[in-house]
Amino acid sequence: MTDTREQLINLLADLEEDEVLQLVHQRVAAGDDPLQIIEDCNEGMRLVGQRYERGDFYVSGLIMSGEIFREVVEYVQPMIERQTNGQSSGRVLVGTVSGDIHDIGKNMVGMLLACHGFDVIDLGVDVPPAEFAAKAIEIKPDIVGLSGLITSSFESMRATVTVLRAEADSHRLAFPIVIGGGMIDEQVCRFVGADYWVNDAMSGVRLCQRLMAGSVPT
Ligand code: B12
Repeated sequence: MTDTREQLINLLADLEEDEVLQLVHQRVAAGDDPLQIIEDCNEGMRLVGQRYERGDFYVSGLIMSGEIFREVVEYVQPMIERQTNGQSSGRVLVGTVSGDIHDIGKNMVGMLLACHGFDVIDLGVDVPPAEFAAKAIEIKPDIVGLSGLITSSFESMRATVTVLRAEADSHRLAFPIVIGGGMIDEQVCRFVGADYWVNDAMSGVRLCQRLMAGSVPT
């Protein structure tokens, strides 16, 4: 890995906002791939998560890292859009399910998807099943992504999947449902009745790309 890549990962993990932005500007000016810059920042965010788990950071550290990530995305996204000629990779409807207000992870996934050319429609947090369904009928997404971080979200996800499928059936729509969040695993996915699960943002992006390419069974 090059020096500047490692430097960016570590600066983000140290929450050095000004230095991160300065280095991002420098790398862009030097002609670095903006997507690589985003992936390096994502790696820095992963380190922030590990530091939080070890007790080195408080919740404020996680929130701060999300803010730095957002600033980087805001700066490089127009360049990425120019690279892809504004062509959409697909439409993804995302939101945090009813009763849950955690949104740092969902926002990251949304930003990463947008950086990879997806149109992202974000319903926010604490989204009731009926709101997910109504939006899905309105915009006909290619993929629906549900986020949930607390145990009680599993029940909300299950209710959301049930309503989404019923409404999709009656409107002759079909879209895979992906669930994500720190505590999500295969067992939760089965309980919820979703099609796929992930617990990190980049795997979510890769999964959506594979789904759009038709290279995973739907
Ligand atoms: C930050 C935080 C908060 C912040 C949230 C701020 C915000 N704007 O989001 C605040 C302080 C508000 C908060 C509140 C609460 N929290 Co809280 N919180 C956390 C904490 C520390 C970090 C979560 C986080 O943001 N992680 C960083 C992000 C980047 O990771 P992530 O969310 O997992 O997302 C990644 C992947 O999962 C994936 N992903 C996520 N969503 C999706 C969706 C899709 C579609 C895809 C593809 C991928 C994907 O991509 C992301 C990036 O890789 C966790 C502990 C933990 N270690 O997770 C507790 C935690 C989730 N909270 C917890 C609890 C209990 C609460 C409260 C109930 C506390 C209280 N008593 O009031 C309230 C919840 C209120 C509610 N109704 O939702 C518990 C849940 C326990 C449980 N079993 O239910 C946890 C696990 C802490 C703990 N160990 O007890 N919390």
